[in-house]
Amino acid sequence: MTPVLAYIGIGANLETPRVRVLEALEALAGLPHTRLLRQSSLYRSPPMGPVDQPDYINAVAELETRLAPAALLQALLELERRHGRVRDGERWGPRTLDLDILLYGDRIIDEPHLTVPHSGMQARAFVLYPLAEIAPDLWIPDLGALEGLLARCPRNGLERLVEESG
Ligand code: A4P
Ligand code: MG
Repeated sequence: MTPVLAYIGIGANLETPRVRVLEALEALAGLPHTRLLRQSSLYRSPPMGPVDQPDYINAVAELETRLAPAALLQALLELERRHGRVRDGERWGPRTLDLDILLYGDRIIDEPHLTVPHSGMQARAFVLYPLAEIAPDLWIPDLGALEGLLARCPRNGLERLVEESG
């Protein structure tokens, strides 16, 4: 199989979320048949959904992978488990780590357990701004130019974090 560029959305808002996101980036770099090509800065934003939860830290990673979509999803779910995510069933509730396949090449996938492009990404500042940082010229299947989506998406309090060591 020829490698495909896939974009992964990373989010966390519990238990030192910054560290969770950095660990997730390292873990993504270690996936089989996969290379981490680029990573965005870290971003902080107020929670979308229930507001009685901490701010989120988000980032986006660009992978080159030979994993098929289903295998990539399984690998991400496994990483979420390993990094301690507790699923209590609350939609949009707090989480230690959330990994979403935003894009998988130019594929459109509509299966019971996998929707790509990720549903709702066109309206989420915490996805679009980090994505634009690493792939500004992206064309998104069904949705069009990333640039156009950005122009219609207010930042909603999204803040890029300045790099700090340690
Ligand atoms: N699934 C389907 N398509 C995909 C895909 N493209 N990538 C299925 C990953 N998973 C996909 O996921 C449930 C199932 O979705 C998976 O088992 C997989 O088969 P989940 O993450 O447990 O679902 P959820 O989180 O309860 O709901 P949802 O709608 O996926 O949540 P989101 O969209 O992930 O949003 N606010 C800020 N500021 N930043 C955030 O990152 N994140 C969320 C969660 C809420 N508010 C936020 C943020
Ligand atoms: Mg998710």
